[in-house]
Amino acid sequence: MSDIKVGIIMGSQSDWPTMKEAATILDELGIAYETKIVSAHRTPDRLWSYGKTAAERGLHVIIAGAGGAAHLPGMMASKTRIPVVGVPVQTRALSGVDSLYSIVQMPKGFPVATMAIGAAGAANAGLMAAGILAVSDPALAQRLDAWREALSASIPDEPSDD
Ligand code: RP5
Repeated sequence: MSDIKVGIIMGSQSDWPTMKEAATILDELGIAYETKIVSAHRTPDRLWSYGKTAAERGLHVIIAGAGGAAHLPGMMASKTRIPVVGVPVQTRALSGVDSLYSIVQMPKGFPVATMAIGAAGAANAGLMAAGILAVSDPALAQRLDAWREALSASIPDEPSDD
């Protein structure tokens, strides 16, 4: 079994600039991951086989980003018990509200942990995946605690004009 525990999947190459934010967080925390373009509409067979094999390949978390009619995260959640973290990609036409609504309102039984729209959501998806893995990985838990402390320490006490 591979030591890759996180899959970052996205509906299109055009989602990568957003989804890269999740990858950057995983890099910072020393978490191995794979990246794939898997589209619910354009490559449904790829979606099916990714979901079908995710558990046996050793994945622990799937981060799925899509925009517009963003069915990828929900369809992936229907195909695997592995936790799916959904990232609504910001669209030009409807600013990502379409993506958010497509991802967040799942029927009972098939959850998707839905993040904020866009880059912040993708970064938080990386942190959510890290938090899930850290439950059973004390070394990662320490790295994640340090990452959080460093972020807190970087916030100034007072605003400045600079
Ligand atoms: C979705 O359609 C993708 O997730 C992407 O956000 C959106 C637009 O895709 P492209 O037309 O840019 O390939 O499936």
